[in-house]
Amino acid sequence: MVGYAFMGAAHSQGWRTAGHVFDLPMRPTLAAICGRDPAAVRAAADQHGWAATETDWRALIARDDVRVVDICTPGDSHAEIAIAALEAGKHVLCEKPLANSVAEAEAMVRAADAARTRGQLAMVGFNYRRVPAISYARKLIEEGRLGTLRHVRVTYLQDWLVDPAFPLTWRLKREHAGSGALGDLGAHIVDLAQFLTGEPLVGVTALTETFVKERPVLSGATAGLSGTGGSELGAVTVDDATLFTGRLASGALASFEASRMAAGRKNALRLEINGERGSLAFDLERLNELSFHDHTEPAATSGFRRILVTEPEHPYLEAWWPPGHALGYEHTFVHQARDLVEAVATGTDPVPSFADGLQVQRVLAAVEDSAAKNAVYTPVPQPAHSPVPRPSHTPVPQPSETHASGNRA
Ligand code: SOE
Repeated sequence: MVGYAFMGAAHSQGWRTAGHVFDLPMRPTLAAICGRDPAAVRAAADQHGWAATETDWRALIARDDVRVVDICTPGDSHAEIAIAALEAGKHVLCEKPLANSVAEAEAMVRAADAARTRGQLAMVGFNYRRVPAISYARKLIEEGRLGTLRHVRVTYLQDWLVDPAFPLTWRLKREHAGSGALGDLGAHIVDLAQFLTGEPLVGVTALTETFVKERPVLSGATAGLSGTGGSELGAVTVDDATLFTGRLASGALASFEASRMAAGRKNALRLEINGERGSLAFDLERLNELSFHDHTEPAATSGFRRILVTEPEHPYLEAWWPPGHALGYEHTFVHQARDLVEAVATGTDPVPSFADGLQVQRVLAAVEDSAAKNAVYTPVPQPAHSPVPRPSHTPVPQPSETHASGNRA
């Protein structure tokens, strides 16, 4: 692993746990963790259970006891480390967003494609795909339970930047983070919209804003999520919030909100998908639940019902507790580790791939392009070879008479 802050801790937990919960063909071991500060990375190794430490990622990827490199660093180092690790013969898991630019993401995809011919795999860490309720929502949509999709609404709201005294950490500097709420939170909701619908976004219209334009400069401390700055102020060079609408390949419409200024919202990723035959709704702050409305049911008894996604037939649940014993945020990283180990053991392509990460990067770039033109509609370039999937138009049973209300008959 390279990096040992929030994502390093979350991923370490996933690697430690996966082989002890799921019946895996091989059990991951935590061979070495890398960080620039010798004392800090030693402490991280002790805390998170890593057998060895490195202070130079180049030494880490050269180790013979390392088969998978897990990149948990800020986005400005993803491309360099991932490409070098792939060229060194390793499998790679890279945190989201894949990169800080489309050009970097394209170079990573080229390196992953070349490495694939050598049997090496590459995956990007959009962990929310592995919330059981999200995976189950994808299954319901694939089964046609919503019919033709019409409208996707996804928001991801946090509030850790509301206080102007929050210091100028790496996430607030374009050269390290690539963008602000857009790449940090927006990447997740773009990936989820595309994953759940099975369709790419083909164009967007966007607004972004930086509300607090200067923040206290951190003096020497590590640029983490916490810490306090001094009296000197530095410029914030990324967005605090972004709003955008989009069109999916089938013509369905989508709306997105990503903000780190939504006072009172802690990790509020919410989505709703509306189709011809029904709708799904999800809230990450209630992540064991999925709301489902079947519009083909008689109106008198239809409506959103809460599915508690804790049954053994639900995705990933076979390995956990009896029904009703809820899972948490950290389990998404155990599922991510499990799926990558299974892919390595069977030589199958893990998802999301670096190509999926590149598509997200293209959407983020189109959002910034549109916002720079004050919300002019901006197409998202699609690779020529991948025909845009168009869902088959599932015949829709006519809603029962009880659905028609007098004033809409
Ligand atoms: C931002 O605060 C953040 O840590 C994201 O970077 C993560 O991807 C998300 O899972 C939690 O919130």
